[in-house]
Amino acid sequence: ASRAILKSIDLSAGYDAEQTRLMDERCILVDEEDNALGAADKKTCHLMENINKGLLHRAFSAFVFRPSDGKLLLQQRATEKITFPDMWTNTCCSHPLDDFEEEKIEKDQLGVRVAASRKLEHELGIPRSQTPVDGFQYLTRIHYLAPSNGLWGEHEVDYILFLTADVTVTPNLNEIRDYKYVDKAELQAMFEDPANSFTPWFKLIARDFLFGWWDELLARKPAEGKIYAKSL
Ligand code: DMA
Ligand code: MN
Repeated sequence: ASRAILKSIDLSAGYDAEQTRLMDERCILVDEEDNALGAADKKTCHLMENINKGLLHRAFSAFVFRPSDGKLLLQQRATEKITFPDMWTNTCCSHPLDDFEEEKIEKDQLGVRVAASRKLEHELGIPRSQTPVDGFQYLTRIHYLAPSNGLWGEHEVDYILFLTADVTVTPNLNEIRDYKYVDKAELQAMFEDPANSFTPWFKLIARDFLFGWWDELLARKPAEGKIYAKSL
């Protein structure tokens, strides 16, 4: 059997045109210690066929908190999303891209910070002036794998970034269906309501990290990250 990377899935039928276009973005490939190895398009990176052969890429998960009451801004992914549609999740997730020189800079996690600011604007319409790159607090990195639906999945070294800031949200409806601010009790109630579905990485991060970090949020200083291996 061929070990060639599978790129032949036909994306022309049944998927949203804009989300299909975004599958041409080039993600940064990494090894399990987050050393950059090169690049591959987003489609290639998110096919389980390739993930099962070990293909791994760099990503970020941003959590934006409102300064006045410490509530976390959640989003519900649009139905148009090819992976994990309609699920509630943290404020914004995506990938630093090989397409942009700045997003490849590893010093002080600059690349993922720039990508987070770029995608908070793209998905939630938050002006970049409200998400300065040095405003993000870097918590840790997690090595994470989860299947989505059918052919698709995630396999990432995911940088967790917190930002406490007042932001103006103007949703990009091709990316998000809805958004809301929640405190810990409101998030716990959402998790307990079977009508809601959540991305697997958000459930994992909430369970292992978020609830513990939330209270310490304003006092906590950036910590040097470690990679954790988790299988769901
Ligand atoms: C991918 O998120 C990143 C993580 C941490 C799961 P995403 O599917 O929202 O990215 P994009 O919107 O760029 O496809
Ligand atoms: Mn990904």
